[in-house]
Amino acid sequence: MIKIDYSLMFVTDDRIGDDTAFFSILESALKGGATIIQLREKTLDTLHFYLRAVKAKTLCDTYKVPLIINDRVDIALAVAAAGLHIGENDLPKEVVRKLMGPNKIIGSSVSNKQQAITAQLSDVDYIGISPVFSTSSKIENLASPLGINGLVEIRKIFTNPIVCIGGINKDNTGKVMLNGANGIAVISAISKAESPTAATKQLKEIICQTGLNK
Ligand code: TZP
Ligand code: MG
Repeated sequence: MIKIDYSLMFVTDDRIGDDTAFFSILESALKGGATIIQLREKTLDTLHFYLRAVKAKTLCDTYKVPLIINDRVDIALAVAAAGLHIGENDLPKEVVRKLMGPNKIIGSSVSNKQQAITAQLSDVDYIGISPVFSTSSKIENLASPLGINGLVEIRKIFTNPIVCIGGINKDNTGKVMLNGANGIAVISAISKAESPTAATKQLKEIICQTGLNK
């Protein structure tokens, strides 16, 4: 299996706008050097989610960047995505592994130490720890921020890659990378930037300086 670069994950958000705005921002992130994309659609109907996934997969293939689908095993399989990201209320990890097969990436959200222990004992390829900081992106049922201390504690528990999400921006990226993260996952730091490509490049630059190529 090819080695995945988790260092800069752009997570899409259906509030980004219509399809035109959505694909424009997605391509800007890819141009700027996003290393992995997570398609996260909480409000679209199935057909619309699928159609976005088909087009996102083509774009990601062009840039040779893996595409991860949030929540929906059926859509991940339908578009031959590289993997699936699941949370606590999605299908159980072992069921997802069975459905996705041994060669796909499975990522899981983790919001506390107990969930990190469960993830460590499961067959997941990476975890997204969340939220690390408070976020202005409106997310339902968000746990309290883990902070750098939470990252450090979870790093002691979980051995596969850790991606930090929630309020990550250019000012705190260096800090999480220097404290054990393998990467960052962002919505607004890229999608709300005046130039999403420039913002992505800037994050990538910080990661390169601080990530020590993990
Ligand atoms: N999961 C936990 S926080 C979050 C998700 C999807 C939102 C991250 O958005 P932002 O804008 O990068 O803080
Ligand atoms: Mg989910």
